[in-house]
Amino acid sequence: MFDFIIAHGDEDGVCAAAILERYSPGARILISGPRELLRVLSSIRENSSIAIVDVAIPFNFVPLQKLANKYDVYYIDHHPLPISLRETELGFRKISRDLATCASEIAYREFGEESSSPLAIYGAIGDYLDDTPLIKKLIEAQDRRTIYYEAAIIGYALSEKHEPGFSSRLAHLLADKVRPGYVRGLEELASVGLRHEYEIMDFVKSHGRSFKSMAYVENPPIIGYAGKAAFYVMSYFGKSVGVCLNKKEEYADIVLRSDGTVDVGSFARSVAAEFNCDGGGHERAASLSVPLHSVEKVLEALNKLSD
Ligand SMILES: [Mn+2]
Repeated sequence: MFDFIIAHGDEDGVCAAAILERYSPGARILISGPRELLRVLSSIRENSSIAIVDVAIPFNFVPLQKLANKYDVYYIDHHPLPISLRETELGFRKISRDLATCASEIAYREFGEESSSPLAIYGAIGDYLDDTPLIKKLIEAQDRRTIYYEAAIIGYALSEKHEPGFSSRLAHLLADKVRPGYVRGLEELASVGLRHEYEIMDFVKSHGRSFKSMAYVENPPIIGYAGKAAFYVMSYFGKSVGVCLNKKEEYADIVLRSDGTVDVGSFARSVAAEFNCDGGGHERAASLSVPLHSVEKVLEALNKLSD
């Protein structure tokens, strides 16, 4: 049983958290990304039993390692580790990692009751990992239109309202067996999200630029859609890699999507190691946060990589 569940705030994280809360009724759900993990973990009383799910290990992992032994942590995840870190060095009591599935699928396999199968499916669809043998089998027992519609409204609502409080409330409602269609306001939020996505599609057509084998778009007008912008700019210009750049005061957030021919996750991890900054992800979806003065260099390297 877990006292706390620390989960990512996206669809996979929310659904994995809901599966784990069903296993540990009364556990508190805290939402965190890799960057906030240290702060969130250190806010918890020592010796607590904690599940960390769908949260990648940050590039600067040493403070986390030092904190880990003060808690009883079960780490459930599907993100590659930072370069130079081995799983056994994490300091967590138990680890279930599988890079080929989503975190919700791992949580379902380890802790899920049978009735949690829709949650595993939603999480898998959210992370585009719905073609694994187990998820395919679970989908067979469902009406496909219904399960994909439910997954879509959860996913769009979370893109539209990416607030930790919203993610944790939604996880709690799903754990409580409230069906997505009964979550008040969810469909309305999702339809706003869908229209925002259409705006992003149009924006990348007029503002995107294409290079040799990479397409690029900067500062899309709506926040929360950087991944979609990177995907649509890649697909619109027919390139192998799509980039969405968001410049902030000192740093730029770079979100990457790939058609599968270039491993943007390993690119992000090596850039993170080189520039001592946050970065990581999967083969087809990754992100980076680099100092403003290094942006050009990183984009150049990326353009060469996708030759
Ligand atoms: Mn995930």
